[in-house]
Amino acid sequence: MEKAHIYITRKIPEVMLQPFQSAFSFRMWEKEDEPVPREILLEEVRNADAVMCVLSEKIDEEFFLAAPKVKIVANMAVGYDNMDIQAAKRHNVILTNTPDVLTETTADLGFSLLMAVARRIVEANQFIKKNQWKNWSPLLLAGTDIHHKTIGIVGMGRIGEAIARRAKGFNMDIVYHNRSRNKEAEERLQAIWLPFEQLIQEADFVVSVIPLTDETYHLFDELAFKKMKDSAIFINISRGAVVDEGALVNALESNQIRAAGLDVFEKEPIASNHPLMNLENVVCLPHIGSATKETREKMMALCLENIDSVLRNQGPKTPI
Ligand code: 8YV
Repeated sequence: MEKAHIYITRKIPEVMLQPFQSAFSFRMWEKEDEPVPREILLEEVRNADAVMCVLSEKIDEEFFLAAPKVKIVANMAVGYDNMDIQAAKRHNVILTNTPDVLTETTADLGFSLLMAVARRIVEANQFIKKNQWKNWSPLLLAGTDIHHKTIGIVGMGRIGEAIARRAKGFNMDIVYHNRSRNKEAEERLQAIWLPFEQLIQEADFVVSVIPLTDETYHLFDELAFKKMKDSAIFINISRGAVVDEGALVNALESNQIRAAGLDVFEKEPIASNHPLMNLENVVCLPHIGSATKETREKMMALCLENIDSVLRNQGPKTPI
């Protein structure tokens, strides 16, 4: 019998495929410095029974029409704003994501970014490497305190909660906004639910961990930045499009807020001439929230386990 065929849209280590090689045939996009072009993707999935993809691939009506045999699309991410769930239902295709395995790693990165911005770590590193350290002076590279400040977490899901646990260790006051109340975080971490408007006015650090949906698109807009403290630090580790980037640039340029730390952008990869790149009070990262070797291996393994399970008619492990 012919083996079921799996297409993988990014190069992953061969060793990850070994446990599945006797059961399935694989093809993957091998180039590491460019994404698979859309027309090649649509051609490749024509005979695929399953697809493993990343966030940059739009899994939409056009995709499903091009992939008539596909039974499952496994997204190597917890977020799935790249996938059209209604279209998947219409075509009877199972969608999966990678929750839980990346929670702590992404929270570590979020907190690192917050600390890097508050304590000006990146500037300080540049300063010393550019041989600018000539003297000690009291306000040299003085940042702002983290401990005992108020962190405002927008989106109190798994990652939001993991950030709140870290904040607790720094003796921060925790306020959060979420559609539904998170009683566990309220009891265990003394986190206080606030309406969004109030949170952005009260928080010293506003951290976006909220998924991108029609409701959260450009949630952080001109008005939101106006309402924040002028000493506020804005951190985004969720999706770029929850922020109106033009409004953020204006807010940073006009010192409406102090600084920002961004792991995500409206268009990724972001252009090197984007106005955000010229601002000194911004630390930018190339969407590396879950990027540790351990966690990326767990994410890849979970995608493959989901595919294996569905193709063996045993159902998905982490369905969307
Ligand atoms: C992914 C992410 O690694 O899980 C998510 O939603 O944003 C990251 O962890 C990245 O999106 C690649 O797909």
